[in-house]
Amino acid sequence: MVLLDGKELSQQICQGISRSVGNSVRSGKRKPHLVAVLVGGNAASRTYVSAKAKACEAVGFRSTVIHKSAAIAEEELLCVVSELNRDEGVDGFIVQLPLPAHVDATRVIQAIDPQKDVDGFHPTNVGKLVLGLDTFIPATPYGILELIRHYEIPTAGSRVVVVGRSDIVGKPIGILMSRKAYPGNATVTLCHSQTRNVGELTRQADIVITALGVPGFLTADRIKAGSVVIDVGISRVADPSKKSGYRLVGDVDFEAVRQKVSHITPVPGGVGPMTIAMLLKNTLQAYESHAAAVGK
Ligand code: BQF
Repeated sequence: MVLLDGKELSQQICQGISRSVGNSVRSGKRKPHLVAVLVGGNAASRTYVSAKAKACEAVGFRSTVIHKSAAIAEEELLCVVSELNRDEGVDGFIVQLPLPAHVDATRVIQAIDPQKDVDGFHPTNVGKLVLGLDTFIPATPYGILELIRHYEIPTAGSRVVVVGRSDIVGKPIGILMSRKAYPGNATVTLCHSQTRNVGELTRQADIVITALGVPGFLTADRIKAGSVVIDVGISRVADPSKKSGYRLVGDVDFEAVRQKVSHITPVPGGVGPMTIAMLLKNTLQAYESHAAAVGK
């Protein structure tokens, strides 16, 4: 069994980004600048945003966190987005999800300039992804592709079963794995809450990608021997032995499933760190095309 080590690969990717930033800055350009907008912020969102800011500093980016109250009016948040769109000193920005229930997240995402939409959530960028055009690939699916590529997992003609149909993970990874390219050319089945007998489908899969947030969902009896398992689920479970008071667990019954697979991602240290690295990669991409546009 090979562990798909996202921690290690994300560090390699960040080293490459750091080198590239160093070259740009030495040639007289300003640093790439990523802004994260955090609204309210449950504990998890705060952790994610600070992990992203910390990663920015580590590769030599400038980063700014704009923290707004959970009670912010939708119109005010739209103003924040509009200012970031106009700010020449900002290459890319994200609005950390989820947003409070009184804010229409779709409307906020649609207000983002697609060229600064480093999460790749704007409908223009989603459309480009579907059509196979150049765009920002959403960070989590992008991280999964890079893990598959790095570990040279064959995908052409393989059966990929995705469990979870979110706009952020399930839908885009399904589209990407069916693209006419590597990693891709797979036959994709997208499962969700109305799917009958998910286990019957996952048992036929060469690659299973779970993105549910249901600890222990994927049990060993639901996979084929020798398959590849990619666990996108991140749940916090109470653990008094940790100083944080919790630990992260995925959707996979890891101890049992690892005995049966050819490759598997751990949680933590699998897809999660890759998500951060690919957000930085997208920001570098935005910076490089932005620099070309404004002639910095
Ligand atoms: C790790 C996220 C659900 C909903 C919104 C490293 C992260 C997580 C785990 C991280 C996630 C999950 C992020 C590990 C960002 C991934 O070591 O395993 C990093 O920070 N993530 C997010 O921004 O929004 C989410 C999951």
